[in-house]
This record gives sequence, C-alpha cells and structure tokens, in this order.
Amino acid sequence: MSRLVVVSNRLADPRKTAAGGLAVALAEVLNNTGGMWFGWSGKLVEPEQGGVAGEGEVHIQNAGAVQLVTVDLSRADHDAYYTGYSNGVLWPVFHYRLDLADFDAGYIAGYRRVNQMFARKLLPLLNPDDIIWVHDYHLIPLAAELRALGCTNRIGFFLHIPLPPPLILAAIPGHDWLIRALFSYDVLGFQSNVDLGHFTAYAQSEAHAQHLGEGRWRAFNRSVQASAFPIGIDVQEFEALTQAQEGRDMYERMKNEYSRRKLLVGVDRLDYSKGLPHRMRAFRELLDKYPETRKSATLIQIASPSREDVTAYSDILHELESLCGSINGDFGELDWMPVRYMHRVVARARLPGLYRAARVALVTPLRDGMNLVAKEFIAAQDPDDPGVLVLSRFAGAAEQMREALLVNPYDTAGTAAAIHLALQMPLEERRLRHQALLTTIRRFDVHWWCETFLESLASARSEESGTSWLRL
Ligand code: GDG
Repeated sequence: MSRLVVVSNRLADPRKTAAGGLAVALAEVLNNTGGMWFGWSGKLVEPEQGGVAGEGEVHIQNAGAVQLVTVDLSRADHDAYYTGYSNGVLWPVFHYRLDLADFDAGYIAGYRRVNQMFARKLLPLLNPDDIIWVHDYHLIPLAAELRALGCTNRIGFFLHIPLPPPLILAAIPGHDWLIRALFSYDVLGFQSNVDLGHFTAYAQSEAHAQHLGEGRWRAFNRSVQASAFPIGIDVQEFEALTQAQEGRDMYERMKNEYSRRKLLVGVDRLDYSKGLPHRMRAFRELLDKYPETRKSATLIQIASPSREDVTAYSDILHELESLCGSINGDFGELDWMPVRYMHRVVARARLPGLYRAARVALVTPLRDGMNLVAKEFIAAQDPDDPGVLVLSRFAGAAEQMREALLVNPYDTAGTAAAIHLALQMPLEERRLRHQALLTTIRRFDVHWWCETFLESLASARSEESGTSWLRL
C-alpha cells in the first residue's frame, strides 16, 4: 500500500479527539499507511526575529505512526498568502461575494511564493510511490509547483469550499492561472454536483477542455479526473460523543433549563458566508408574525471567533451583536430572552448535548461548501423524539439532505415560516425525516468520503512518462 501524504494549510494532532471528524478520518488512513501530514505550523516569524519572505523553518515530529511536518511562515508570507489572497480573495469570491474581495493589493505573488516554498520543502521528503492529497483553496497551485520541480507522484486535490460559476470566477485577475493549475492534479474532488458542474462549465468555456468521458477532462496537455465527493462526518464518533458523560450532562442541563421552552440552536464560525444576520432577521420575523412563539422559543447562537484580522469579519460581528441586542430589547421579558448569543468556542464534547436538546437547528448559510453542523445535528438526535433541521438550499449539504426543511435564507418571511413549521412539526413527521437523513449521513460518512477519494486517486490513469509538465 502506498504511503499517503496529506497537505493542508493547518494540521490537527490526530491523537486528540477534540480535533474532530476530518482529522480522525485522515488520521486513520495516515496511520494505516505510516503517512505524513504536511502544512503550516501556525507560527509567524516577524522580520526582527529573522522572518524572510519565501523561507520558513521545517519541524518534523512523530504522532504514533504518522509524521507531522510543519513549516513556519514569515509575517510577509502569512499576510499575503493566508490573510490576503486565500481569505481576502479566494474565500469571498468562491462564496459569491465579489463585493468583499480585495483584488488590488497584489497578494497573488505571496500566495504563489508560499506554494512554491511548500513544494520545495515537501519534495525532498517524498518517496516515488507516495500518494499526495492536497486540501483546499490555500494550496491550489501546489501540484503545479511540485510538477515544476519534477514530481511525478499521483496528486489529488479536494476543494472544501464551493466553486462558483465561470462568470464569477472570471472576476479574479489570474483566474485562468488558477484553473490551469488544477490541471496539474490527477484527481479533483468537489463537495457537490453543482460545484463540479461549475468546474466543467469553466473547463469547456474558458479552457476549451475536451471531455474524455466518465468525468475525465483534457486541457493544457494534461488530463484530470473531476468528481463530486460530498464530505461527511464520523457518525459513530459523534454518536459516542453524544452518549459520553459530558454530552449527557450538557443535554440534561439544557433540557432542565429550557423545559418550558422550545430550543433552537445555531453553531457556526462567525463568517459572512454563514448568513447569521439573515438568520437573526428571520428569527425576529418569527417572533413578530407568530406571537405564540414569544416566550416559548429561545435561540442559542454560538458564533465561534474566526479570522478576526480581516475587516469583513469585524463588520459581521458588529452587525450580529446589534441584531441580537435589538431582538432581546424589543421582545425580551423579565423571565425570557429570545436570543442567547455567544461569541466563543464551545468545547466539542458539549456540542452533541446542545444539539440533542434542541427542537430545531438553524443551518442557513448564504453559501457553504458542505456544512458539517447539519450532519452533526442529525447524528446527535434521539431517534424517538428528534429535532428538525432547517437547512439553506445554498449549503452543499442540501444536495444530499432533501428531507430537511430547505429554505432560501434571503427570503426572511419564507425562512420564518419554515422555522414556525419546524417548531410545530408532529412527532411522526419528525421521525420520518430524521430517519431518512440519518440513513444518508451514515452511508456517506467521512470514511466513505476518504475511501472513495483515495480509490479514485489510486486508479487514476497516470500520464505517460515524458509528458512535459504544465508550467505555470
Ligand atoms: C469548510 C467549509 C465544509 C463550530 N463552532 C464550534 C465548533 N464548530 C465546528 C462544528 C463543525 C465545524 O466547526 C464547522 O463545520 P462547517 O462545515 O460549517 O465548516 P467550515 O469551518 O466553514 O469549513 C464547509 C467543511 O470545510 C468541511 O469540508 O463543510 O462548507 O466551509 O464541525 O461543530 N466546534 C467547537 N466549538 C465551537 O464553538 N468545538
């Protein structure tokens, strides 16, 4: 069995359960193959500490059978590659937010420089038959940079966030460079068929790619296999967490605290893609339009801090705080506050208890690659008395989770009506919907995702030797 090398911007220590499903699933395969996980160490080196653009110290440590290899970033590299290009250009555009993208700051040079550095540091550590799996938008050009240094290993890429339609992508100066870079991979994985469709539409219209059949595309003298691999969660691990002491304690506490009310829950990174202000406006509309929900419904919204050095994130924080404050100010009573909002990270072991105590989960992003909270909520429910998932049609998860109450988060009245329906849904219907959703998330769990991607990569036809590798 070939060794697996995973490359992602950040690593999680696979020995810690707090790392979550993705890390657990990757750790399993990495362990089985004695693999390596490569990425940024999280350490920033300031100029006065000797930080130089395009350079970074490499650290190697062992976590059981897995080697963790990390590289430090200089301040200049971090600001251009991570904050600037990845999160200031690619993240907003890929989530259809051209208005929030900063195209003019010239971050692309730093993005490329860090990808070149990662390629330079990784190459000497590779064995000829290693299989390399690169994750996410920070590292789109990594395969091309590795190829430029002579790497002929199989390399796959999975995009965790959405891919927008060609006309939106085309707003990025250098979009053709980015998509050309994707053709240096052997396999491309997207979250949904919608994203896959956007890739193939771009490949045909802008890159004049030729379809070789069964998802294989040829352009730039390379061919690539492109498919949808919707990511899942580790359902078993999450169920175990639900039954563990901390999960049960949290459930009991929530049930007691809210025994006279129906609990709604939202758990999100505080990110403009998650549609939190829209959600608050819909909740306000619910209280306004359906007075019986006053005093009987409480929304707990966890918005965990994220990328706070990007301006758009502090704007969303202020907007959300003001919306929550005005709902509580206008509707709150001495013995009832409609919204409990927390801008804090909640321990992972407590999330299942919170989900299980909730009658309704609000997962209403404006755009989302998949959204794992939707799946975690379903996994945590009591099948005999389950809660209802209100899910945005713009989350990748909506393609699989058709039995949720699907909403358009831009439609405030429609979303409020769906939340109202969810709060009143009879037990029998809740059970049926939950059963169907549970079957789906069990079948397409994170292990399925890992295995099917890696099978596809293992069986991808490699290019004949002597192919001139794509130069960026
Ligand atoms: C990207 C894509 C795609 C959230 N708050 C807390 C907390 N969380 C955990 C949740 C869940 C995870 O973070 C968030 O999952 P999402 O799916 O919403 O992911 P993103 O961070 O946006 O990540 C997304 C995902 O990649 C995987 O491919 O689904 O579309 O954007 O697991 O539970 N966990 C803890 N405390 C919190 O306060 N412990």
